[in-house]
Amino acid sequence: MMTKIVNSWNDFDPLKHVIVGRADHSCIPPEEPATSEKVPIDSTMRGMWGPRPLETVEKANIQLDNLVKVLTERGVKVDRPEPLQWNQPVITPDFRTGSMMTCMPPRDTLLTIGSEIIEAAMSFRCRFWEYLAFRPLLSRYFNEDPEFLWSQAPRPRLSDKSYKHNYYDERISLEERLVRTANKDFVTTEEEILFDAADVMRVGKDLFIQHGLTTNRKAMEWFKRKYPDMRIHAVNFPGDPYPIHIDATFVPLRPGLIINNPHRRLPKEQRVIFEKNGWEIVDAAQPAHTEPPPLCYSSVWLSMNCLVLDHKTVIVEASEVHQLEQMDKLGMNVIPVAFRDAYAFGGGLHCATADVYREGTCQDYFP
Ligand code: DAV
Repeated sequence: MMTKIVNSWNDFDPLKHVIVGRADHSCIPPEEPATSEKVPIDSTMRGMWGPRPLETVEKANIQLDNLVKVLTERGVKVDRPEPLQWNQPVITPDFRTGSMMTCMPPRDTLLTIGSEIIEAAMSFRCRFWEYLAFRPLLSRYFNEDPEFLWSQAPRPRLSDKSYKHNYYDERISLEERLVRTANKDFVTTEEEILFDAADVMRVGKDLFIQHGLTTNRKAMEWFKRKYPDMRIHAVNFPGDPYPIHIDATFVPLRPGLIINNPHRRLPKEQRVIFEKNGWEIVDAAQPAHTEPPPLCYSSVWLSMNCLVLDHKTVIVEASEVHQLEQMDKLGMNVIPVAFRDAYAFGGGLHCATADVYREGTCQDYFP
C-alpha cells in the first residue's frame, strides 16, 4: 500500500513514527585522527578497543527496549535498525581502521528534513558504514511512500587530508581547548564535506548547524546549496571544550522555547534571531550526576538530551531529577524513562532515536 511515511520538520511537533537504535555488537573503536581526543589520558578506555562487554550491551538493550515500549504505548510507531557485526575493519582506498562502532545513536546518522532522509556524511572513519544498518528501513520507506526522498551526502574520503594531525596533543589543557573552540579551530579540515546529523537542529525553514569537531564549514555550504529556500545558520558554543553534536547543548522544547546548556551559551550575536522572534532561551537545569557512566564518551549533559513527543510532552532520563523538575516548571508533562545504561553506546534519549514522522508542516518561525 502506498502511503506517506516520512515527514518531520522539527524536534517538537507530535511524534508518530521513530527509529530507536540497538546496542548489539557495539564496539569501542580504535583511536583515529577524529576520535582520540574523546578518551581521557587516565581512562581505562585508553588504548582499549574491540567489542563492548556483553553484559553492558544487554543492559543497554533492556533500556532501549523499554523506551520502545513506552513509545508504543503512547501510539508512536517504532522501527529498529539491523546491526552489523561492528567488529570488522573498515578498509577503503584512503584509510584503514580496525573496527566499526555501533548503530545505537541513529540521530547521528540520519537527518530527516520534511519528506527526505539524508544519510549523513559523518567524520569518524569507524562510522563509515553505519548507515547500512538503516538501509532495510529506508528501503521499505522508499517502496511504500511515493513521496519519500532518500538521499545521501557526498561520501567523504576521510583520508589524512581531512584531519589536522596531532591536533589532540595530550598536554593540551582544558583552557587551551576552550581557546580553540572560541577560535573555531577544530580537528577536521575543510578538505571535504563533513557532518553528523546530530549537529543539525531543525526548526522548520531554519537549520541551525553546529560548527565543531564533527561538522565543518563546507557542510554548511553544502546545505545552503541543497536547500536554497531554507535558511542555514552556523552556530557555535564557545564554552564547550569538545563540541560534538548540538543535542546536549541547544534543545528546542516547543515553538518559542529552547533550553541551552549554561556552560555552552549561545553567543549574543547569534541569539538575536531568537529574541527578535519572541523565542525564549532558558538555561537547562544542572545534571544530577557528576560523572558520565563507565565507558561513555558523552558528558553529564546528556541530562538535557530529551525526546519531545509533542508541544506539551517530553521524555527525560529518570534519574535526572533537576531536569525533570525544570520540565515540569516549563509546563511540560514529563515521562521519566531510565536510560543511563544506554549512554555509553552513543548518547541519550534524543541521540538514540531518529524521526520518521511528526505531524505538521514546514513553518517559518523566524520571519
Ligand atoms: O555533551 O558530550 C553529547 C551529544 C551526543 N549526541 C556531550 C554531547
